Amino acid sequence: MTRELADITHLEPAWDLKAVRRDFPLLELQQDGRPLAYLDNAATTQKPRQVIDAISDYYRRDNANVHRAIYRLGARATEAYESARRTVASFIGAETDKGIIFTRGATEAINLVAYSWGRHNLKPGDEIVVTLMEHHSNLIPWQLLARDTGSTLRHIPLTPDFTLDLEAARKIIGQQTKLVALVHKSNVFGVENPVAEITNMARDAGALMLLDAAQSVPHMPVNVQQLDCDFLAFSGHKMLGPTGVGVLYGRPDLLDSMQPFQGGGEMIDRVTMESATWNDIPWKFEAGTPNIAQAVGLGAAMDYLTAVGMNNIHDYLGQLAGYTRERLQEMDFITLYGPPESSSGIVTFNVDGIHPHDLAQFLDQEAIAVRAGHHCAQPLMDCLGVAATTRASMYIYNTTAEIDRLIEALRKAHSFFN
Ligand code: C6P
Repeated sequence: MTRELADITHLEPAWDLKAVRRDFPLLELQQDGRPLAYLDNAATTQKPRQVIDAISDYYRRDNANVHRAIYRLGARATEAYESARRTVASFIGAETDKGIIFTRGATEAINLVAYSWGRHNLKPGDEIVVTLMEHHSNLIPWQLLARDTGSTLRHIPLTPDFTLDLEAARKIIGQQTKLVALVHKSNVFGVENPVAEITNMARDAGALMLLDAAQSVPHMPVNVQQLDCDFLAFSGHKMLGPTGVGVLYGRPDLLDSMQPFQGGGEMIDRVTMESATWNDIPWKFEAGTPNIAQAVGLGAAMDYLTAVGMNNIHDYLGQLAGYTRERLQEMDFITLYGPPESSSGIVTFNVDGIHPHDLAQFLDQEAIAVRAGHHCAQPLMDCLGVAATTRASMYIYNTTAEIDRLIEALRKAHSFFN
């Protein structure tokens, strides 16, 4: 395999990298006569034709509303939707598909918990604990919840090497803690947080545990039962699936005890002009016509990733990030951020004397797509002492040749701007 791939990578992915690349129509895109090196996968990944076809086939052959129609087409649509739910349950090791709620994305999944659990269970004196490396999606819903319930939001700080300060966490998580909401893998550093240690602290305190898994489910095997979490949130579009669909996993007994999120069709059992009773989980939390085609697309994305192998993906992205960090360290005008160990295909850096926005624009001229900005993690940027960084994030189709192009372009940018 190495010899066949030598022109695009010197790593040895466990899959046929060239064949995988051919599955992604967008990777054929030329920008100014060059193939686009797409290195913004933590923002969203590209989609293979298997996912595009699953969505388009659904609309061509099975489209109807779900859980309503008595005719056979409706039954096919319902089966396609519910089969996607079973695929998700098995992908994340959930004990039953009753704990899988389709949402618009990770953001909506976290807001659902803040609304349906938080607003009915928190009072002044109670505490919610997050960390300094949260994405805004796992921070703002808790700020709003604390404001509305009179509860208090606290956060676990970082050590000087930018890992979570577990000593501080032990002091912060206590009897008053009702929920710990933790980012599983940081979207800025790519590093995997010590979930087991923090979950033990939460359990000792009798608190619930929510994981923001938007960057972990796409990158590594995730099993909600092994993680022992109460809630887990992620988005489909960061793992080859379409936009507009994500998942909240919730422990079924907990979901059963929670209030609905939104009201409307589908989430009810019996309705009078004065009151209503609720449908069973998970449908109690899926008001209105759901994102059926998107759920079908997410199921196809999970099938694709399962065939590639989540352990293989984890290994390869770790190697690719390691190679990127190594190459960046060759240049004395680059500052790398985050803990030293590479992980998860995410590398964050700055180039001396160049604003990240200017750099990203320069790289775009070289047909390289990276993200520049605060990455929706402004408190973390404050902690790093910068307003913004540049982030290269890789996925299963990226190659070391693309990283080499990035390195060359960074050298060129440095001499151009300085
Ligand atoms: N991070 C990034 O470029 P949504 O927008 O709902 O699909 O995902 C929100 C989200 C939540 N948590 C983490 C850790 C995330 O990384 C994200 C999305 C993207 O880093 C877009 S800002």
